[in-house]
Amino acid sequence: MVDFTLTEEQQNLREMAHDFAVKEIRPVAWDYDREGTWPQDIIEKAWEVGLMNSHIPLEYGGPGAGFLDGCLIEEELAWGCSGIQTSLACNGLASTPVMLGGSEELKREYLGRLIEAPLLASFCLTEPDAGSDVSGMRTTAERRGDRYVINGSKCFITNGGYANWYTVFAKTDKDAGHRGISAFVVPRDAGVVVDKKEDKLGQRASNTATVSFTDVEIPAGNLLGAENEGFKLAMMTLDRTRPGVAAMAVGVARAAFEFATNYSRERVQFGVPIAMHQAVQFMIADMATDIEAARLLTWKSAVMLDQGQRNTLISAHAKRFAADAAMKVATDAIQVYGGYGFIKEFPVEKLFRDAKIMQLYEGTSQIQRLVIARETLLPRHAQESQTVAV
Ligand code: COS
Repeated sequence: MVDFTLTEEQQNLREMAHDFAVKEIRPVAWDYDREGTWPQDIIEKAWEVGLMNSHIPLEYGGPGAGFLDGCLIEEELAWGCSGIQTSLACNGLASTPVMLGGSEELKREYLGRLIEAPLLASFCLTEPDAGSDVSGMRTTAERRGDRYVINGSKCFITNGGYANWYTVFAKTDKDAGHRGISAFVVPRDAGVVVDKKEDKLGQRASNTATVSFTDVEIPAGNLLGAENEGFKLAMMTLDRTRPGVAAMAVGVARAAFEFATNYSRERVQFGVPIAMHQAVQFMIADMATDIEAARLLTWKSAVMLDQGQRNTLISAHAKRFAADAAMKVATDAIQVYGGYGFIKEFPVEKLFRDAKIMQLYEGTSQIQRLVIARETLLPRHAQESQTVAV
């Protein structure tokens, strides 16, 4: 049976996240965007009420919520402000490799830190010359006795300037391409240096930084999964986090759609509200369909994870479709506002800027298409690669 009804618990969770977005995020979102204000106050409040780290299992002190539950939260908070929500959600990205490949000791220590205090963690995969092409990374981790020594630099790191610890991908075998990458937990106090904070087009309240590692030594036990299994760990992580990005894209699209529909009811041209003109109605109709379809794909990609199924294909469908939908809906929302949509005094230009990153981070829309084409032409077994060697 296919049933799209949320449980009472899920409905309550969604309502709670929505209330939080209305009371704590929306009132400051446009100011924080303008100034590029770091939302420390909101992070602390969200952590306090349990809207962060929803994915951390009960055994490590977390709420142990499912992937669909996480998507419900992500859509609502991103409806409030996707920049702020990106900062709130990033712990999920950083801690997924720990949950998938960390030793018991690592999980207790590092997942525990996120539960005990409103701390942040970052996921360090991208480098200046290795974005879509993950295996082109140059950061190295050299084994010396019971330590690894890390050297290199990572860019576009969400929350990089504020993280307490980092999940870092590095080459342990420089000549082995994707089979020479390993993943590690690196505490900030091991010597991580934050080099640069980016000044961005959108999601300006989130922190995006370059972090570098110069002879940063960590215990060998901080390796996640087996040595040289890091690429797979990164891919498995992205399969699990792309539904959340898709949910955020739905949240941004919904926000733009609501502003546009309300405005179309008020703005009078040719003697009637512009909502009476079919040209505008068709734009509103297309926005509504895109949002509905994007949410269905998002939920499907999350439910598959909750059912323990491999979701690589659907996750890429969801991320690609929802990101492109958010961009289109935000663009059309400006169109509905006409010239006013282009002015910073009105709300939709922020959403247009925020939507753009959805097509870029956690895999561009082109990378999602590449994954979709591969999974369609050369499908992998549904249960394949659900675990990593530790
Ligand atoms: N789950 C588990 N294993 C996976 C996997 C997945 N979703 N996708 C690929 N793999 C495995 C493959 O099975 C293959 O294993 P073997 O070494 O046993 O052959 C290996 O990983 C390599 O796979 P593939 O040949 O598909 O890798 P490519 O180098 O061609 O690259 C893309 C694959 C381009 C899809 C990948 O590099 C990617 O996702 N890039 C985008 C990265 C990204 O999203 N960056 C954003 C920054 S992170 S916020």
